Order: sequence, then C-alpha cells, then structure tokens
Amino acid sequence: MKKTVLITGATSGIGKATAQILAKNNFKIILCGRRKERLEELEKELSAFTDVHSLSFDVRDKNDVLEKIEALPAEFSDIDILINNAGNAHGLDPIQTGDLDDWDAMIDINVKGLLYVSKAVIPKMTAKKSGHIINIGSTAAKEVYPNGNVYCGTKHAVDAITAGMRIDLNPFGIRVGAIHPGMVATEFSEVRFKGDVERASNVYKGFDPLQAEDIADIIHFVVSRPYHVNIADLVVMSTAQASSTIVKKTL
Ligand code: NDP
Ligand code: 8X3
Repeated sequence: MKKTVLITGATSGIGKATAQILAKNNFKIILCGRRKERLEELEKELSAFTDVHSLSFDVRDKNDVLEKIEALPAEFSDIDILINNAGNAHGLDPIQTGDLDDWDAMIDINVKGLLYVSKAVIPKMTAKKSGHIINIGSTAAKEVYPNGNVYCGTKHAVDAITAGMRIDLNPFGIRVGAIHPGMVATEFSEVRFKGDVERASNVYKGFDPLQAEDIADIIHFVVSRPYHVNIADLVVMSTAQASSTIVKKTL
C-alpha cells in the first residue's frame, strides 16, 4: 500500500524536488505552501504518477494549519510521513542592526510553524503507533556564522526540537530525524535578500553547490529504510563546502 507523505514548503526548492521524487516512487503526496498557483501546477504535474492533494496555508497561522490538516479528505488523512521543510532565512545582518520583522518571520516560520504542523499531524501518528517525521534543519543548526545569528538560532532550535520529538515519540514507535543541508541552490537566497536576484546568485557562484534534487534523493533514501532503521541526524554539504564559512571557490 502507498504511504502518504505531507510535505511543507512544496512550492519551491527542496520541498518541491522531494514531492517530485516521492510521487514517482509510490508515495501519495500532500503538497503544502502558500502560493496556490504553484501548488495547482505541481499537483497537476504529479497527478500523472500518484494521488496528490494540496493544502494552502501559512504555517504561522496555527488555526488554519490545524483546521486544514484536520479536514483532509479520508483518502489523505492517514499521514505516514511528515516532512517539515517550510522555512527560510530573512536578512543577513549583524545582531545590532537586525530587522525585528525578519526575526519574527524566521522564528514564527522556522520554529513555531514547524511546531504547529507537527501538532496537527502527531496525534494521527500516536493513535496508530507509527509514523516518520523528518525535520529539515541546516548546517546552521550545528554552527553559527557571521550575521546568521537569528536564522542559526531557529535552526539550532529545530535540532533540539527534533531530539525532543524523538524522545517523546519513542514509546509510540514513531521515527524522528533531521536532515541538515549545507548550501543548496534554491530560491532560499532570493528570499533572504528580498528578491535581489544578483546578490542571491552570487552566493552560489564559483563552486558546485548542492541542488534541491540532491537533498530530495537523500530524503527518499531516508523514508525508504526498513522500519527498524531511523536516520536520526544527517549533515550533508557539497564537496566544495567544509563549514558554513569555508567554501572552496574556483573563481
Ligand atoms: P525555498 O525558498 O526554495 O523554499 C522555501 C519553501 O518554504 C517554499 O515552498 C515556501 O512556500 C515555504 N514557506 C516559506 N515560508 C512559509 C510560510 N510562512 N508558510 C508556509 N510555507 C512557507 O528554500 P529551500 O527549498 O532552500 O528551503 C527549504 C528548507 O531547507 C528551509 O527550511 C531552509 O531553511 C532549509 N535549508 C535550505 C538550505 C539552502 O541552502 N537552500 C540549506 C539548509 C537548509 P510558499 O512561499 O509558497 O509558502
Ligand atoms: C541554509 C544554509 O549556510 O546558506 O540553511 O545559511 S546557509
């Protein structure tokens, strides 16, 4: 029987690539994101391979998150796998000049949003005593880089919350793990730099960064392990990257 996977942040980057690979590998997909047009387009594309359902919500809106997940049609309501991927960096400023709205966005989306979606899905998993939760952290969950202050703080929180989830959900046989990518060429930097495409593209210039498909492929591997195997914590960087600040560039 096909497993059902709910993916947040499926309208772009890692989430979209994950939906694409899982749809072609025998999973039923629930796509989540705010941008409805992108959801519709992707649902249409993936429906050629599997059953797909879209949910449009802002992860910051806890009532909407809880109501929409609760109201899933019967054929999608039994969620086997949750991929908490929605998130972004907003700004790259020293702590003394950081923008309060950016801080709110990162804390509300990357941390509280992840918690709201988890709160909506976990009862379905504890009731049936099975499930698998994958939180997308970052190398920023493991180290802090200049001007990364609050973004790194949110990803450190994701790391700690993942460990806490794994402990609390252990009696229910629910697998919990985190995948921590280094730099991946997605729309991430465009969002961070508020639509400044040139500044964003410079982030990935002069080396071969990870692509969204690289992480999607790893997520597929993680969710395809036999039940007794839980990939608890996985850091993945491009070969050119040694740490958050050390990247071997050829240009
Ligand atoms: P993208 O900007 O390409 O994708 C971000 C996704 O998150 C979009 O689908 C967006 O959908 C969704 N999202 C953002 N804000 C909200 C919100 N308020 N409510 C609902 N959905 C939201 O970036 P990536 O694919 O790179 O990022 C995915 C995850 O990977 C993030 O958690 C990021 O922190 C993490 N990551 C990224 C790395 C990178 O270098 N790219 C490295 C390490 C981790 P929409 O706008 O339609 O709502
Ligand atoms: C994203 C990785 O180093 O661009 O989490 O912040 S980085």
